[in-house]
Amino acid sequence: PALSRRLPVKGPRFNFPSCGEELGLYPVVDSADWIARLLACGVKTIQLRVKDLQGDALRQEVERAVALGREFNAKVFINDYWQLAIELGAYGVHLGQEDLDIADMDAIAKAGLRLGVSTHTYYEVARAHGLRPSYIAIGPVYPTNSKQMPYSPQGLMQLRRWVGILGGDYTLTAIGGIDVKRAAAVLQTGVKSIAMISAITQAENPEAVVAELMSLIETVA
Ligand code: TZP
Ligand code: MG
Repeated sequence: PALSRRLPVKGPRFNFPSCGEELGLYPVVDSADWIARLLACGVKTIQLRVKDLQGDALRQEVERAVALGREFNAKVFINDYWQLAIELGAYGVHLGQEDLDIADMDAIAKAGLRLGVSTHTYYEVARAHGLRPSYIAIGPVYPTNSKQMPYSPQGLMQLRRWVGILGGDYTLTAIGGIDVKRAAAVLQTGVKSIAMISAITQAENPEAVVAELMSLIETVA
């Protein structure tokens, strides 16, 4: 049975909009330049994850990311900066567990932005389910060097379990240590979207990696 019947949620209903179809290849990048470069390759979902800008520089980066999303008809999610995302009319917001403590869910939902939530453990998935976000990110699947990570990798078996439990109710994406070589095995768990940082941003030829991953996801997922 659907998760919603087994795990009913009490409390506020935020009604975050759906993301529509599956998210597919989901690069997570730290600049609008990267967004421009990857949307030009046909990427349709992307996250701006800026950790080192403030003030006007930050605002300009988010503004440009949102504009690029419109120009390329792509889903651009803004990590962390939900207020700027609302103000600038982003497609969606991506929040980690610490952000959930402080972000105004009601304001995000009322502004019509999608919400994606990071989860690393059973508890965090349960907490995310309480919000009924537009998508849930599950990770890390493998060890990762891109984020300080107090959690052990969940592995393919656990990812497969999450797909079974959540897949009927939520759009999912898998993240953490995924590269071209591992992507096929990840997709075999049934997850339809893969999020990645280093496999794309540190690739010698990011365009080639993106093309390979997009065609793999299209054929397998
Ligand atoms: N959340 C869970 S793992 C991760 C984030 C942001 C980092 C993913 O980066 P990479 O380089 O694809 O392992
Ligand atoms: Mg965060």
